[in-house]
Amino acid sequence: MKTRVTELLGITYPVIQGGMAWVATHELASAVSNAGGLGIIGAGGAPASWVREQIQAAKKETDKPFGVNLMLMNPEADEIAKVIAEEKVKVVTTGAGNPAKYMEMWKAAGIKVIPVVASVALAKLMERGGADAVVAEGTESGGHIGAQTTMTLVPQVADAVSIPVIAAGGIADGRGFAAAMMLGAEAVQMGTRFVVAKESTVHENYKQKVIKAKDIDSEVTGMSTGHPIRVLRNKMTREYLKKEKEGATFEELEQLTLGALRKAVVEGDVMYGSVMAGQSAGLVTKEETCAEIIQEIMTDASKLLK
Ligand code: TUI
Repeated sequence: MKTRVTELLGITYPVIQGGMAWVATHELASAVSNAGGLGIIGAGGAPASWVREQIQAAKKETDKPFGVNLMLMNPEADEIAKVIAEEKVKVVTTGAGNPAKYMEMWKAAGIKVIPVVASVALAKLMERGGADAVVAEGTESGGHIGAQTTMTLVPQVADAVSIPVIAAGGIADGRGFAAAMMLGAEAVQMGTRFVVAKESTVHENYKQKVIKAKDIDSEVTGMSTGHPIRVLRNKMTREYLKKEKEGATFEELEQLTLGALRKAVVEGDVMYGSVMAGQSAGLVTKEETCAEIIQEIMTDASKLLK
């Protein structure tokens, strides 16, 4: 299936893997790229040296294009932005902020820049700043989220910009893919479905928690702190939401979440850790290889789109 996104990135299928902190390592990214999609290494909150090692490992595992996601709240964001340019990564996506200050350096290095946006205003600003495409991410997503739904955001962004739009948030199968195309997207980005991929190195407990999740099993913590994060419900979210309702301070709430994602992904503590996942977790029911995931989605979507 050819779209402006497959042409822009030199990939076979218009399927991009979300650059999830702690989850999107070189193993997952190279597997998605080798399966014909675009794999992405998630810098998350990691140091620049780790990001460089991940990029170099992925280069050994695939000769296909792959990307890096720069989470803009990372304290080493400036250094990571430079590493991305030095290593001449093909594609960069950004999240949780405005990447304008890095745009010139990345464009000069020949890197395709795809900011993740949660509003029409930021999408327009990014297009004016030279972005090659945008990911329009709805509130159905896991992790750090905006407020608009995918259903309403994607067509409004598609109307507002002329660069290609990639839909994200709530998409986990061929039906979601086909729907995204109908809304004006030219590719999809999926996170939650790839969390449980065979090549994903997250702890087995994390995978099982996503696989067992039903439609209503996610919660949003941090509404009051200005950092809303969608996670699967557990002991930590119950305690967090209770404290948040009681008007706990930012510091108190931070105490509960500090290092919580690592705790869940690496240690497998899915009771007190932060199990970030999107509302599509209810659609994710089994562990498969990245190639199986992409093939199934493309087969089902092609039938529907015909
Ligand atoms: O970035 C994401 N999702 C993420 S990042 C992340 S790592 C993290 N871990 C612990 C605490 C906080 C973060 C987990 N999930 N998605 C892309 C995304 N970006 N969604 C929404 C936005 C966004 C929000 C506000 C982009 C820009 C923005 O404001 C722009 C501005 O003007 O500052």
